[in-house]
Amino acid sequence: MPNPFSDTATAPRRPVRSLDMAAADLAQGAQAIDDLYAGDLDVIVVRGAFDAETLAAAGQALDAGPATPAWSRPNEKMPVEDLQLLGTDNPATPTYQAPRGATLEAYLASADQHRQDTEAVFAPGFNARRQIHDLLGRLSAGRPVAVPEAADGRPYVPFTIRRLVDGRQIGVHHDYHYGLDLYRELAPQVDTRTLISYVATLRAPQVGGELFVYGATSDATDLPRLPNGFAYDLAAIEARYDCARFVMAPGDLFLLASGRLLHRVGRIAGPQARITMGGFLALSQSGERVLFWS
Ligand SMILES: O=C(O)CCC(=O)C(=O)O
Repeated sequence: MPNPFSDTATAPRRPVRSLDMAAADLAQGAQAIDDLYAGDLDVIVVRGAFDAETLAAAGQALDAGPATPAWSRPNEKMPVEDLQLLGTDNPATPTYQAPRGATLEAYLASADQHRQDTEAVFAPGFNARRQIHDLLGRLSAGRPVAVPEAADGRPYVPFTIRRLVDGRQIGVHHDYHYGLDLYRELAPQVDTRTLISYVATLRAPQVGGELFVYGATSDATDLPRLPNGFAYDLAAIEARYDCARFVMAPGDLFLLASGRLLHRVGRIAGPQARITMGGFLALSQSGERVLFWS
């Protein structure tokens, strides 16, 4: 029986291209977003991008148990992927609750409703939205950075907080989401060559929670899939493509060309949750600004 992957055994693998730097060297990353767009880099890690103690304290409090704020659970139907979210009930991605994503209206309404939930988790004086804004600005080659607004003036969600507890993971996927309804106003305003994820760690689990990135691009027409034709075949992807693994600590940030490359988050084991804050960003269509949302 022919092996559909046999011809790839000797083909050169596309490497995952990454840069791992300390926040003190941030000047080296001034072109980060351009480098991610150009494909010169796929992942940029900034160690200590945010104050580690402040983020770790927020992460610890959020992990404390049921007394924490109301998490939304858009993937509850698929227990292993049951990501918990603060900041919206309707994230700007497909979910098991809404496989084609929410409508733009539902997304904006949920953003309005949950606007305070994410800021309230940090110590007074730490404005997470402002901190993200300023940090992204230092990676944007001097471009202004902004959260987009809908045509009716309502802002998008700047970031969400995500919690993965024992036994949960984020399965292999890419984030080229511009075709979803909730991108119908945003997609025409941005440079859709790719979409970039930004993720900062508040709490690291004892086991799992690493970011795995594969040299498999979302535009490839022959990505290995399971017989259901829907989910990717992780074992075949791991056999066929280069893989890079990134372990993050509180305060660390990564930027990933998630619209281009398949990636996943390893399954968490143990009592300590993985808690992050993050979202997406893109260059504006003219290339003059950077927009970020979640
Ligand atoms: O939580 C993470 O580290 C990655 C989230 C993710 O899959 C994404 O932003 O595309």
